[in-house]
Amino acid sequence: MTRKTLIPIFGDQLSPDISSLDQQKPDDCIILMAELDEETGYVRHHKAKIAYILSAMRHHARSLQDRGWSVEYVELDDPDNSGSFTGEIARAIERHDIGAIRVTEPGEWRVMAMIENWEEKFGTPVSICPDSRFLATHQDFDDWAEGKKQLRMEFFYREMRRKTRLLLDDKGKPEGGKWNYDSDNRKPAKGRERIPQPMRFLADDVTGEVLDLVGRRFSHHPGSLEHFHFAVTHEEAMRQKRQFLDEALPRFGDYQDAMLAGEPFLWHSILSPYINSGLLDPLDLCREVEEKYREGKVPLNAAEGFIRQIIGWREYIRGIYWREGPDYVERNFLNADRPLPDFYYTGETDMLCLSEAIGQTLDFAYAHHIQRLMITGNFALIAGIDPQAVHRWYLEVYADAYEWVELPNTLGMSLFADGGIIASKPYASSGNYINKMSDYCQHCRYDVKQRTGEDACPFNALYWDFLDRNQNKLQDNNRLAMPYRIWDKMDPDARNQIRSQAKSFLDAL
Ligand code: FAD
Ligand code: DLZ
Ligand code: SF4
Repeated sequence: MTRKTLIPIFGDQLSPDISSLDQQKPDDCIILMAELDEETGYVRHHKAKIAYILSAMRHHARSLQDRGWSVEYVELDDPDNSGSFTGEIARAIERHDIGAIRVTEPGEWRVMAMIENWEEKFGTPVSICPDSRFLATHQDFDDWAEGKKQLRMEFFYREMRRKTRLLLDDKGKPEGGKWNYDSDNRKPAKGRERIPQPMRFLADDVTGEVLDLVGRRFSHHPGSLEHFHFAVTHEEAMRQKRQFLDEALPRFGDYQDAMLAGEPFLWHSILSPYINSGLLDPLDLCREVEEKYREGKVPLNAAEGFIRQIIGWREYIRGIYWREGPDYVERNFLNADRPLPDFYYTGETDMLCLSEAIGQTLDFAYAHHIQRLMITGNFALIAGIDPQAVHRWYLEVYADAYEWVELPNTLGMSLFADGGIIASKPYASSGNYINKMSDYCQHCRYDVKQRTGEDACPFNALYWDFLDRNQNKLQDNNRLAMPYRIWDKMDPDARNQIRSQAKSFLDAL
């Protein structure tokens, strides 16, 4: 009898055609899937995030079995569960005659380090397959980055457009004559009519059991299960995708940066958990978006804007994660060291923009990009919160959060803690930007027009104080020349009032 190949499949590898299964015959392999303390506990994940991943894993295991694969599935409550990937491989090797281990590369350095030990530990050859769900391999990204002074997303994105031929005309030129319609993605939302609401999927028996399990074992984790709404199978994720393409995509472009009180989703896709864990294929999705444009059903700024997020930002962020290495997480360019305020875990603050973004995060394990960047991220940046604490929070609370995608977005794009590898300037703003892009300020107890005084919007003094505190590190940044000129010209008394306003706010945090 031939020895079997053991194929571990992790919780974010739920794609039917994951590369570790490529060219393999079901009779020769054993797939191993495991619910693990190590993975559910390396940060305090939002309850709904754990429930989503475990339920999607259980459904995926069944669908692999239906397709003829032998799947060994270890549940969290199994008394013999060792709690770790390595422990479960060891147990599987005891149960079966295993001649080789084959695995698709993982999504983070932590797990990669673990896998690299397996060959020696188990005396079994281990092959690590590239993750074919991404367009650019690590080598492709390094080749592109080599010798460049600045790694700007825009130029990488154009390469990906050429590679996929998405939204190119017959001559290989960008559709409509421009590569990027970002300037057409910034309308504030006026009316609330016609905002599509995401589909809510009813819990089947499998999800019901998982919800019980998570409620019992993770009651000390943030977030609630009350609004659990996720698709947990490929079919359900496809239905959610179709709804997005028909109902939200046409306005996605215009309102990509808009925010409205009481409206967590607006015209966003809410597809990131499914794309990141494998229920949806990113390139297929982009092709369908392009088709909608070619059929005349969605405008170019929507199709291009969406495709840019996936083949541009998402791929670029992954490239940075692997290129910068496991020490990236320790960067702290601005030496920020303030603890994360408690309200990040309760939503209880008078700052309405923050209470809205955090409240919906705790309810739905979701906030859209501009909320993550310009509300929770911006506040953490200008208040000088420790990047490690902020990183942990984002990794915990969003259903789509895996380190490869969360870390560069948080530490690099949002907190400028990498000193400008991702962002050409810090995404810092006063209340003015929030007021322009949302209706939050209209319902807030603070006055967005005031810089000092009891009713002044805290973002205003914090913004100037941030520039002041970090002047020696930031003043040479050309893109900040204008605000520094304004600050330097400001009356010294006004500057002192701003400093003391910011200080008393920060001291009270
Ligand atoms: P849509 O607005 O509909 O966008 C479409 C898709 O584009 C998303 O589903 C996502 O796959 C992709 N995308 C858009 N922007 C980015 C980006 N900057 N990086 C990578 N992919 C992107 N995204 C995650 O998937 N996981 C995270 O842990 C994560 N953490 C973030 C932390 C911070 C501080 C910031 C500023 C952004 C983070 N993002 C993260 C990116 C982005 O906010 C989410 O992808 C998006 O909000 C998901 O919602 P959606 O599916 O409705 O996106
Ligand atoms: C995020 C997560 C959670 C919460 N639980 C599990 C789990 O129990 N089993 C599993 O295989 N994967 C889980 N995941 C996703 C993994 O953390 C992710 O797949 C690995 O880190 C690989 O990068
Ligand atoms: Fe946020 Fe300031 Fe607007 Fe209130 S006034 S919602 S704190 S930006």
